[in-house]
Amino acid sequence: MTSSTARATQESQAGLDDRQRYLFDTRGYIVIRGCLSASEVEELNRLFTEAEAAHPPPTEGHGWGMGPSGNALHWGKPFRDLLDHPKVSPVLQDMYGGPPASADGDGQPDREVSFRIDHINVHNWCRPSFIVQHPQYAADACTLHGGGNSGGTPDLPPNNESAGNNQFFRVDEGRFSNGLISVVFELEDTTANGGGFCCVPGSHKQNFPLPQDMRRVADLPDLADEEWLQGVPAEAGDCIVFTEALIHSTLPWRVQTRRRTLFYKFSQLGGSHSKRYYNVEDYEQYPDLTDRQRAILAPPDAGA
Ligand SMILES: O=C(O)CCC(=O)C(=O)O
Repeated sequence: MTSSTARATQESQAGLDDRQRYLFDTRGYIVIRGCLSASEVEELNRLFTEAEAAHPPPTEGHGWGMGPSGNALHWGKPFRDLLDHPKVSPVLQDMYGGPPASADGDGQPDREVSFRIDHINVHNWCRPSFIVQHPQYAADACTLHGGGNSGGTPDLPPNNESAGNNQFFRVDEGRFSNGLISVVFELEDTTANGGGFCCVPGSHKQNFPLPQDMRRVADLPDLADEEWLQGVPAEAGDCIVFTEALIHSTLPWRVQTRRRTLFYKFSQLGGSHSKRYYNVEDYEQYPDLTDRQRAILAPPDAGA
């Protein structure tokens, strides 16, 4: 281990532990078991049910939770608290290279945190096989994507950091640099091949594009034969954190139980995936809003 690697490991002890650091580096994701307590899950589920009644989820598309169909940050304090969760923020800070640096050289960080919220998606599928039946899901959600050579940007080389591509993963002298990172809060149990998050472990470091005939999960005849594709089972309260440089997708939902998964997608301070930014003024009406949450809601580069 070089001295800089040792220093980075020591400084970020409150973030990733050694096991998580190793697994995030080699696989591109970690699972924080029991991240949310039973009471947090219960309260989020209660508010989720209220939100579904107030803002019926769309019947098309796979994203919900931001925009006209309902903004999850208005659904209650527990949803705003997930912007800066004590079990997640130290991990994210570490994945974004540690505490923010001082831009003016006075040694004081210019921002509270080294990441910002980019966008939020909520998945609430409850009908079995809905995503394989639905043409848009078959095209979008069930297509493996991520990294610099995702289906949408096949012209980009893998793990590419060029302008406009915010999906990258890098390690410099023992410190992580990341573009978009997904923090996935499960509010219901998901089983290995019953549907939900899947990925190609290690693909965040790939050097060759994903072959076309491996891209569409819904077209793979028997997932049990595809040993390279890993479903990641999780229980209610678990949290999966993955870099969007990882090739990933959704396994077709094949179980009778409903899906309730919250995707909080974070970004580095200087970059953005979404073209729409949050406006902190929209949330000043809530007395629970903290200064750290304000900083996380800020647009790219604000205050830097
Ligand atoms: O359904 C999932 O867990 C994965 C969703 C996904 O592919 C994404 O958030 O980009």
